[in-house]
Amino acid sequence: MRTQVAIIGSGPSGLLLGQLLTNAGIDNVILERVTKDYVLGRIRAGVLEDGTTRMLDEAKAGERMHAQGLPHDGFDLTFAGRHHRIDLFELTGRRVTVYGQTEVTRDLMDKREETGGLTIYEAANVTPHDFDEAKPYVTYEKDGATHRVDCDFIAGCDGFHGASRKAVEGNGLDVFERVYPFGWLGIVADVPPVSHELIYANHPRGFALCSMRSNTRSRYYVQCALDEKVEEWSDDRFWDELRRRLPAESAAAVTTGPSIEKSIAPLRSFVAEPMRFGRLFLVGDAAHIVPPTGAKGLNLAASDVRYLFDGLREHYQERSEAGLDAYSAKALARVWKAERFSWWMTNTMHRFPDTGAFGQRIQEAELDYLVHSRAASTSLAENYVGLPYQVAEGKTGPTG
Ligand code: RFL
Ligand code: PHB
Repeated sequence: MRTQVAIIGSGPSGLLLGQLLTNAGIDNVILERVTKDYVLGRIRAGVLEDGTTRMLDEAKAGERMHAQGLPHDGFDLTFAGRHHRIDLFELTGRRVTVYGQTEVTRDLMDKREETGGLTIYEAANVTPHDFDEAKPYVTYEKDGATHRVDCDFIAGCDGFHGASRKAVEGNGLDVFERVYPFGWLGIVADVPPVSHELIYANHPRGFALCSMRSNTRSRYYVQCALDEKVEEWSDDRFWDELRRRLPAESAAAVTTGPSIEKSIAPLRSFVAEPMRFGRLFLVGDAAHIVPPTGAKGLNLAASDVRYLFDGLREHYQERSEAGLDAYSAKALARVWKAERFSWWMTNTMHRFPDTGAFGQRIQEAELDYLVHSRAASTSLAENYVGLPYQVAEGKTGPTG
């Protein structure tokens, strides 16, 4: 089989890139290790920057998001028993949209099907070859046979555990990493959210987050130790712990109910540099991971796709290599700022083994400064709604 762009992975980055390419008349094939249902069963991100929502519009997959997504103009920070609202819209003129990654994935899959894009699911041992040369190709195994896809470019959109980054290890790949000494225990429950906006809670017992997927479905998280087991967390224990970490009036307003999902995710910061190896490009979680505290992972995947798609379009339509040559540096400049923000928010909101009473007071003082200084609140808000994309002169980027 031959295509122009072979995409490894059908998560949000692979699907979004594939759809933009298809809409621009650039042929592409997606190779995915697991089944469609497995991909759709993952519950992950919930907060979309406006740059990400514009990318979904550009992919012509934004209709349901506009109808069902929840626009949020602000969020609450709680610490020392009090609430403080960060008014994103007033501080930045921008807002975020709460719309689950599962729905984003479903919308992009539907659009791909409608526009005739090919996705090969259950492709085992996907391996990129010869990306340092003019004629790269990808091999995979399916139904007992080995298959080959010849292409011009390979987009490694296969997440943190994928094959693309592994293929370039030892090829001048530099890795920067911080593993945090805790995880997030998350649940989904079909109960109305405790508040119509998100609540990020700093508490001496540990961080908690109240989020949602809709007005009837809540998504809650509590910081937990890395060695804890989901089985040790009954729903009752979870609800009790969540309420203990919230100010009294919010705790009293939590509606409890049976969880429909419960899992523990470890927290990590990770960046692999560069993001281009000849004709192979690393995109999204394949190149970088942020702890979820700043809600940046999916949004960074979207900004990588912005830069890579522009580069590929320029290559095919304008015979210019400038965009592809700039991809790694442009993407990494935005990635590192989001890494910094996510690391900072994680440090400020969580209890670390050495936080102690002194560290707790320092966190509370920092948060108190933050919510009472317009400059500091604006810095937080600007990062949360998403830093601007770097677009070429004269072209309109997703942030204006
Ligand atoms: P994905 O979503 O991991 O998709 C990669 C795809 O590649 C496939 N794959 C392979 N295919 C072929 N061959 C192989 N060898 C392969 N290996 C893997 C996988 O099956 C999969 O389908 O990466 P992508 O597309 O780069 O998207 C990144 C996002 O999924 C991720 O950054 C976010 O989910 C992170 N994240 C959040 N991001 C936000 O922007 N806002 C949030 O509010 C937010 N909350 C979260 C999160 C992630 C979480 N977890 C569980 C990690 C909350 C949580 C709890
Ligand atoms: C979520 O709704 O899953 C969510 C929201 C905000 C975050 C992380 C996760 O910072």
